Amino acid sequence: MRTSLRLIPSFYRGIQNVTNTCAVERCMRDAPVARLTHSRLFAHKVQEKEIPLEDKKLDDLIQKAEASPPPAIEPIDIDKPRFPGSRSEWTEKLEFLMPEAYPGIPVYRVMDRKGLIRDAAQEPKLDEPTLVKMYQKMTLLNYMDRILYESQRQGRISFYMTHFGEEGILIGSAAGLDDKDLAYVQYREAGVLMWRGFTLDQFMNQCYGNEEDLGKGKQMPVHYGSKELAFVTVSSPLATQMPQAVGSAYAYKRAQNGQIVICYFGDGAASEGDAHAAFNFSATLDCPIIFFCRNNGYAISTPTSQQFRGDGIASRGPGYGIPTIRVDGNDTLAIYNVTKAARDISLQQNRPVLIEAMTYRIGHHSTSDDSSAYRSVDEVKHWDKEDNPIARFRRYITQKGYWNDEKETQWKDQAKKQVMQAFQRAEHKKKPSPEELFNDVYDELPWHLQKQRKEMMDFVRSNPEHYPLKEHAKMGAA
Ligand SMILES: Cc1ncc(C[n+]2csc(CCOP(=O)(O)OP(=O)(O)O)c2C)c(N)n1
Ligand SMILES: [Mg+2]
Repeated sequence: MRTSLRLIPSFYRGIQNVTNTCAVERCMRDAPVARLTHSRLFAHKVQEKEIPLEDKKLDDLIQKAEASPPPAIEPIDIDKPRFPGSRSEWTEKLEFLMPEAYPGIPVYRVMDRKGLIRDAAQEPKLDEPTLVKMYQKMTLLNYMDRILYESQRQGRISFYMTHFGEEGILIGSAAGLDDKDLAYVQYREAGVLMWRGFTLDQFMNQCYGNEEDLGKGKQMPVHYGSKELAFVTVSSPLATQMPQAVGSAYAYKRAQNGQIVICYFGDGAASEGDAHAAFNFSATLDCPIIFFCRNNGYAISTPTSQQFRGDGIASRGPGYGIPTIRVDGNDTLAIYNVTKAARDISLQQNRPVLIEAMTYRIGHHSTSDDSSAYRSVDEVKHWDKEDNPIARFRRYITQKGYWNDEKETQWKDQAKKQVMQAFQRAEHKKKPSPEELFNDVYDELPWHLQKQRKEMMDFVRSNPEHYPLKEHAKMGAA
């Protein structure tokens, strides 16, 4: 080999250009036949021309090449592509992968629209109290939504977002997790928090931004958060939660604390660049995270048909090397099963899992939206009446004998009372003290903010006609 390198000037120049020794090795490994041919060529050229070996660099190159011998040569009858990371076979068919040629990714379900179990082996073995609790949380969320939506319409709170049609996704997935798993959410996931025990008072306090709101009125309504319940505060800019969730999952992997991270996001948020960064980092860093996409058909007024040309969000998972499943988002039992299974994969194999839950956003995007401008009322009615997760779940628990009309009437009265009482309590609480504006952001308030705080407090006190301090919690002395 050494002699052949020295004596074939054209071959030597070729090697000289290949400064990367890996490439040299690859060349040797992948082309045993070619090497043989070169040796024969060389034998011929030896007689032709002798070149003096005076170049120091040439010796260095040969020494380096010999220091790292080529790996064992595999038999040449195994004819497979050996490109880095390749798992492919060769093909002589000139054929493009046409997305239309593949059938849509199937939608996993456990029960049909009538609430009947399709395959008994798939029915999760949930006991009566758990199933009843799931139903009660779904309906309580629905009822809270109705009251808070209307309260915004009456001008009592500034903004609201409902979860109509997505109750099954939220309660089913929350029930399939461990309550300590860290949840990063978008903004339409209050059901997860409700499942974990956030009280109606806490929801209402946040929406009213009163003195008992955990965020002390710093955020718009529905931007909930609870450290105690492992629920990271909602952040409106779409998809910001996704790379952050991966960072937390990486930390969890290092800590080996037996928990995973779940990251909820919408079909629209999946179009953000941050979604790509999150998927790819989580896969390459082997992070225990569930990406949970709520595909409700719309990103405000943009239907999914205008958002992408691929097969939904699930089709992207395999491209990132992420185990993926698509599920009927209106089938709460199916959601429970896939979340539980995804959690097991994620925790045991330290890797991300992608769930795409198919559903329909029955409500307007938010109180700032009127969806009749871009979709028909009939379309909405269809989903509300024909494929509603609450109705389906009720049929299921009724068939099991765990629920009936009498229980429904009693529960409705009770739920209504609970919601209305919490609503009224929140409305009558004082607003936070204005100085709270400066708290809980910095651990130690910087000097310039201390100065601003004093200026603000002096100004507010000296202009009582504009600042009704009686409605606020007391300001301190600062
Ligand atoms: C970075 C960014 N761009 C745009 C918006 C405005 N915006 C708020 S919600 C939304 C649609 C999101 O749709 P999707 O992710 O499907 O969630 P859904 O509302 O359907 O639950 C948009 C475009 C935003 N909040 N942040
Ligand atoms: Mg959406």
